[in-house]
Amino acid sequence: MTRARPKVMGIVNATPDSFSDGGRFLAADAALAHARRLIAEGADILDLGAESTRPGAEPVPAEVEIGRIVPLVTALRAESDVAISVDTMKPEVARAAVAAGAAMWNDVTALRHAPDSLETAAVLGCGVVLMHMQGEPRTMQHRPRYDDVVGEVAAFLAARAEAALAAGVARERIWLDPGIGFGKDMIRHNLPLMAGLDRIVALGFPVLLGASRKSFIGAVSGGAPADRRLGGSIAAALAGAAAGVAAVRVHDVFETVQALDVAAAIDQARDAQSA
Ligand code: HH2
Repeated sequence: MTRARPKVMGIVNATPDSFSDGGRFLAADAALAHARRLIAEGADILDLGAESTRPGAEPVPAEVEIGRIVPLVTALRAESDVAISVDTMKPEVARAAVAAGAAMWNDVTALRHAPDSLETAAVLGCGVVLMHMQGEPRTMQHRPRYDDVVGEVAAFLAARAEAALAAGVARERIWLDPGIGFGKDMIRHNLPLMAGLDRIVALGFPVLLGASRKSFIGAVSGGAPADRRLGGSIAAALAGAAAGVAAVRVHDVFETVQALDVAAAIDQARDAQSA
């Protein structure tokens, strides 16, 4: 049976490379131009982030995150009806982004970062992505350990969904994400998780998969650097589609949309043959 292909969430990084004021203006322009390009390439959702979660990245104060995200949401809202998600762990940033028109809060801490995260998500009434991470960004890659990675990630996500429901978040607003690369050994944990995505999907919530350009792709492809992982990223998106994920979070929107559309068209042709 054919099902809808996953939605494509395009990644927009609103983090300036330079700390000079000029650099900040240029970064804001570059982020808006990039967002426009991803919309033209077929993104269903844009995920705007202003704080990197990479190990060793500098923390960004909430006011700075808001200053980078809100003008971008406002500008995009004025010209497009693309769904906008904000990638932040801070409730005050989510509040400001939703007030400006964002429809989704993507939280890599699954609403555990601040005491009022759960309540804020309930009050905002936006979609919310609950992602699995072992440990915290600074230290998560120091010897991550699991006895049964798929079972433990699924149990964690089920518990966070329960916590969100108990706090008053509507069931249909909750998304789950296995958190590829977050407190996971490149090969020993990420590959079994990719292979076990159907068990996360079986929890009954829409699943978001973020595998684009992640290090496990480099690890299985002879150490390819991040900008040479497109083929592996597409393979991961197709594996997600086959497992029934609802959306994939990607850097390369055009190529991913094309791959997912072709896979869906082949599925349809197969159904027609067996009908
Ligand atoms: N991955 C990154 C950031 N946010 N959010 C969700 N829900 N799922 C993810 O897998 C996810 C995420 C980190 O990706 P990275 O490659 O470090 O940076 P980016 O993808 O923002 O360029």
